[in-house]
Amino acid sequence: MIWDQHEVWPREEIEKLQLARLKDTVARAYQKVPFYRETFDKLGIKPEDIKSLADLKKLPFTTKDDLRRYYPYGMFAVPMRQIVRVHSSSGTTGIPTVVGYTKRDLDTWTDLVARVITQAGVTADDIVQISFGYGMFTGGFGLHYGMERVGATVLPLSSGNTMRQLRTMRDFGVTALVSTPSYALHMAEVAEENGIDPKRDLKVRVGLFGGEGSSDWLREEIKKRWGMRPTDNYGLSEIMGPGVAGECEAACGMHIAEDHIIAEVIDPETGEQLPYGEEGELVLTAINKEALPVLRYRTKDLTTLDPAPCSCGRTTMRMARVLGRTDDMMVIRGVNVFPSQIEAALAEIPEVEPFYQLIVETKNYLDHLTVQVEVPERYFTGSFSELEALQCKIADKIHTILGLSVKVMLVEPKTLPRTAGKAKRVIDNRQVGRV
Ligand code: DLL
Repeated sequence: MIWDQHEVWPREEIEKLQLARLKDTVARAYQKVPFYRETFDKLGIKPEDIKSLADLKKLPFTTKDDLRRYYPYGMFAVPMRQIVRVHSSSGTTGIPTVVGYTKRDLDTWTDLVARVITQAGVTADDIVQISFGYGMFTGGFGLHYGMERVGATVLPLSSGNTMRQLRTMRDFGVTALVSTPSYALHMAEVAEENGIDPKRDLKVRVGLFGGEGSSDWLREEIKKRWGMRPTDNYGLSEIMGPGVAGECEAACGMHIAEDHIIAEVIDPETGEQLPYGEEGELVLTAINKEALPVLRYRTKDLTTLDPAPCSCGRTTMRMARVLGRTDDMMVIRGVNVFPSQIEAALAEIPEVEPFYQLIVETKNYLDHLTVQVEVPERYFTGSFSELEALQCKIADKIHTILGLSVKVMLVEPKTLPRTAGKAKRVIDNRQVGRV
């Protein structure tokens, strides 16, 4: 089912609409947001310079730091009395970024989330458990209102209290789950520990996962343990929250809501636009928002874009699953390392579990990476040489892929931290070491 006819519009029509909305947004941003006016003036750009979509690249980028500089409300393009909701990022890496919505923005947001939900195959016949945190995080409320608009039955559990989550799923006949993929995996683990077989005892048939990436490995584990179809959806607070892009049943990337958002991929070093299909940093422009028009926002997420029509019938451009973040990259003794590369190496070792953590520290002025990964209990009751052989196998695999020697620590099941939200895979102790 298609939620909105814009999803199947011919590309020329979508592009016409994008241009009209872009012009309007640029003009409003220039008039109403001091940051944009000052930046445009400094660069000698006028809103009238935007005559075609190709002119987008004349516009300056917006970064998280820009939003932070105008904390909390300085980037809003409407007076506060028109703002009816505020969300913000968690602020774990500094000052939180704050986003505001007018009534119309909330309506648009809800509709775009309804689109993502429909793309994933959830309908009014589903009973949906929302296990994202409700609060300043956009995940809980975003999916909540989108589900209601679709007509699904919503159980707003929020995150945490995993046994209660599982009991509710079982007793209320939940058919669709909304959470981060890592929390879904953790829920399966707690279910199994408590004698619940998610495949046999629960009816969850589809998962809507977002807020963080999910590798093939994680998806396969979720499928295996839950017997459900996992789907991926992408978003970020600065653009609106969830609703930016979602995977359809053809499972070949996530459809971007192009009538509301223009996507580009750039070379993160040079800032130059890259051709379709090349991997780079995703840059998004929100072209239909009242409260917070954001031009060329640098997401730091790495992906590729594909404008070819999809077998599902939709014509909107698809983004590939996020491959990592530019700020995830660690430089260890001169080697660039993305956590996703380590994860891909671990995925090739059938003996290990999909729970790992990377610890970076400085010893004798050199950076060292330790990969902690869980292995089944039996390794700790068996012989030491077996454990050692597995450790070497993992270190060799990582060395082959990355050309980097790492220390591998095998740990017992359920010893690495679990979270009900986004998983934290990297512990970087280097700063601490340097002070
Ligand atoms: O995570 C919005 C969201 C909530 C999207 C629920 C989907 C579902 P933020 O907290 O601002 O917003 O974090 C945004 O999370 O730049 C990505 O790095 C990451 N992210 C979000 N969805 C995905 C995904 C929400 N499907 C940041 N795959 C983004 C990979 C994702 N990364």
